[in-house]
Amino acid sequence: MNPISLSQFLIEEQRAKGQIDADLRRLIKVVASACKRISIAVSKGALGGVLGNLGTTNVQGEAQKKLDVLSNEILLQANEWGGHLAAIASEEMDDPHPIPHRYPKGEFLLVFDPLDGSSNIDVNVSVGTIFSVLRCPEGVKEPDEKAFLQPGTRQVAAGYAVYGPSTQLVLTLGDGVTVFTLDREQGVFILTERGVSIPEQTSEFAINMSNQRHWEAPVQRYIGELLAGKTGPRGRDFNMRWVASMVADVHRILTRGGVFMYPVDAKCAPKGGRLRLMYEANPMAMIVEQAGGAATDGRQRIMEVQPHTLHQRVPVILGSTEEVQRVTAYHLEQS
Ligand code: AFP
Repeated sequence: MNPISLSQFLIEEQRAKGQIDADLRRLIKVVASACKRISIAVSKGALGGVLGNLGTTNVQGEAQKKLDVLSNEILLQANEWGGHLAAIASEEMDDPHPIPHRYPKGEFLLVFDPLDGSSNIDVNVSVGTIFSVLRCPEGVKEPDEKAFLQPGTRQVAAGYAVYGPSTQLVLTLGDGVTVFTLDREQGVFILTERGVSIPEQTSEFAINMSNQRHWEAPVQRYIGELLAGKTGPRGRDFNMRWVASMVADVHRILTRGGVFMYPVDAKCAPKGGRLRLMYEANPMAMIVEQAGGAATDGRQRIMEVQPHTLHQRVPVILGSTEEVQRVTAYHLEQS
């Protein structure tokens, strides 16, 4: 069978299922080609002169890496002139970026984390780009922050690119999850897996254990049971992995199952959590749910959280359904 490129896949989806319209197809293609450029910049490493801090901070007060800013610019430049977007928002920008008046406007809103896990760049560990696509509310000509504040259930597409040993693009258009792998020689994303499915059960978990003393009781209970292994209430041993790039941790869960947790704890409680709702939690929740998994903030489905600000943070528990349900139940018993 001939390999299917991302472009062919999108045309197929448009024809066969009427699933997507031409503008959404173009939008995804443009995001994917921006990810290719980011992949090239990331893979140059020290030779590209792009490692290290820029000496500035973003709206979250985090030190910006040169590659954070470069990736943001690549995504902005690629997307602003295509005519498919009404506005763009990013982790790296305080406010939404309007489409310049000289370019045509479209009906979609794009929100992204241009380089997630960027503190891993300097140590040559996988990083990624996460994106979410929403529709611009009807009648809104100049979308501001308010236009973006839609729950994750309204996403029309979500995806991420993981820049690891190979570069992969993981995409959902609301009807399953498809994985594409970048053929570096041809510069083309090739479909390598359709209908990704996360196993319901798992014996692997991902959490930053160094925060243990700050966790709330339900998380202490859940992780305590996993750590007790064979001799504890779960009756089996669990393994732990923590890359500290959400993209890489979620990608592992999509590939072989597992549960990923960044719960609210005493340290991040004043901010509401560690991870960002609009461009980390929501797109990952959509992908995980579309792959048969679950995603909650400990109490409710992440995609049903009503956002109040663009850079809002939330607790995140996602992955294999049985584990997500168990830890969510522990939270609900407490409340
Ligand atoms: P950076 O993009 O600042 O490296 O943050 C990455 C991240 O938001 C997410 O990708 C990780 O899951 C999480 O932070 C890692 O957090 P810890 O520093 O607590 O390990």
